[in-house]
Amino acid sequence: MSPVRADEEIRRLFVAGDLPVETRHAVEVWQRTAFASHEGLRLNHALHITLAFLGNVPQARVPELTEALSQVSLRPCDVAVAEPVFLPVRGAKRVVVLPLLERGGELARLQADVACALASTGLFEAERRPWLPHLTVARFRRPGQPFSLQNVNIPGFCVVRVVLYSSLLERAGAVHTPLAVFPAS
Ligand code: 3AM
Repeated sequence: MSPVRADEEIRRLFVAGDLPVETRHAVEVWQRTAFASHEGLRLNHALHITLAFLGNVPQARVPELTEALSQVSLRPCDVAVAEPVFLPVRGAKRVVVLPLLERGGELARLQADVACALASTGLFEAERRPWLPHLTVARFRRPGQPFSLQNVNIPGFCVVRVVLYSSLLERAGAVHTPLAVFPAS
């Protein structure tokens, strides 16, 4: 990866699959009840399926990324929402996620294709650990212990678009701004 110059404008970037509005609402309803009495957690309302986290990238190179992403063949992906899991698996927990399950492996293929397209720009290196499709629904304010959570009953949904997001870290949490949208067809 090329070094970043001190005078370059930098963006913190990631690529994610978006949720249909009904799914977003269903997750929010579940979050409100499930975490009502857990003040040690911050609910995540910026719900998305992270496909690739790029981190800091010079603004001037964003067009290369959008060009690379536009070459990916995007097919709609059907997924089901599984019961909540506390991560990391070992040790004190930092997040609560809803894993996503799929039958045909389309979403996993989409993630691999997105990662490959991004890697071709030299601005992204794929993570070694296997990708876990999930929605992060809450973050521990301080690493903590798991607790029992209400079952989820959120209908399956279809991922129909991929978005290149810029993430600005603010005191109240990250603010995500879509820079480019890639609809599935
Ligand atoms: O919504 P989730 O949690 O799946 O956890 C961050 C979030 O994904 C992840 O990128 C998404 C947008 O912020 N993220 C943040 N820093 C990361 C890093 N250093 C990271 N993923 C991998 N490595």
